[in-house]
Amino acid sequence: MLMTQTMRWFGPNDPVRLRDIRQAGATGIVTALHEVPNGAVWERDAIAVRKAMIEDAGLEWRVVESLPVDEGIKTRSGDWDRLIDHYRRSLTHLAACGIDVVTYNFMPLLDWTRTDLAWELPYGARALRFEAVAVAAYDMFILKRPGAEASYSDAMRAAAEKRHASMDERARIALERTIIAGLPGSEEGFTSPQFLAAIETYAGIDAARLRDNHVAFLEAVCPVADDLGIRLVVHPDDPPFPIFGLPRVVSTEADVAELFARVPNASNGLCFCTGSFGVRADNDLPGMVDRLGSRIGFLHLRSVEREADDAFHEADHLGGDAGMAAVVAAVHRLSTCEGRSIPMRPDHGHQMLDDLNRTANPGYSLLGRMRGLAELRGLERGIAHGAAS
Ligand code: CS2
Ligand code: MN
Repeated sequence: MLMTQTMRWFGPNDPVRLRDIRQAGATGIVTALHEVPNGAVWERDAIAVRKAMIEDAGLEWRVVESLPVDEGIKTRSGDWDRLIDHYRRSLTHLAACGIDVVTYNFMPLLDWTRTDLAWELPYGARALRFEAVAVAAYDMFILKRPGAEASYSDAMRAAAEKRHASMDERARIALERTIIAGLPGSEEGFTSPQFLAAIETYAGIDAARLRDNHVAFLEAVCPVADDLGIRLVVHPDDPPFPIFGLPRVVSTEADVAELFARVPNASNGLCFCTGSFGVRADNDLPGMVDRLGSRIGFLHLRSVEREADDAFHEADHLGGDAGMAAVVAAVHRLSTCEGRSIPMRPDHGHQMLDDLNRTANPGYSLLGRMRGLAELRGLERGIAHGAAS
């Protein structure tokens, strides 16, 4: 059983068109009603219209990414009951339209975070990169978060001070935007004053409390998802460690194992993102596929190359530190054993070739993702052939 090949599409405003995605060889689309504000209900008609648009292009809306979890649910405050009711109604409407894999994340305030969106690789393509020292420089000297110093080691503080001093005003503004303005698919973006105020709403919420809030969310929505036949898959933290003093609790195998132990419902699943988990050398990616197996409902396949000082950049899909061949071999064993085709997407790609002169959502230009998809497709075919012969 081979994976179902999908690509992410950001809706009618995405400069990458559905027919481009079809030419890249994907059969499925991963998308969301990005125009619906966080916390509001996804109405059935709106879902049906978007679905028809995708089907008219000869593709299938295979996975929702993401049905956002409002901050009020993550902090368990304010309108929790109403927000949960909305989430359940959105799930009901999605199921009525035949969509049965729904991605979400439980990262406080920021979704995925990078510090450079156009880092030049030796052969001229551009990659997304994360540098902890740049985050520290922003945090302590631009955002000026109260108590920020306590988040960093002496060496990191010194390096961040030096980095900040080396930047001119334009570079500082660019860094601020890159970190907090919101990357594609992020549900919210901030200015620095807004971000400081938002961080305040997490006062008193440590990792244990955030975990409890995550469990409370799942306990409230999983029974409904079970009945609807929906698999709710959590996307891991990216990067998989706390930033800005905010806790992150979906970063390791132990984190997700605890989540499945505490909420055993069948609908409680995982979006296995190799690029996110793979930032940590202590996450054994193929082993996680073997052990988390049936919980995995969606695959994000990409690789990162770890650098010194908690930095990393997005590598070629088959390069870097992910060990993609072993991951795809593990996925092949899983899908063969369960007789299930798991949807996958090449999660991000380099900006390369003609795309260097085109605007697209960072990480989501077409050619780099098409290259990634082609390589992953070939890798899987090779593994399947080897296993069968
Ligand atoms: C990102 C995220 O790395 C990624 O997959 O594109 O925006 C991701 O889609 C969300 O965190 C999932 O909820
Ligand atoms: Mn991902």
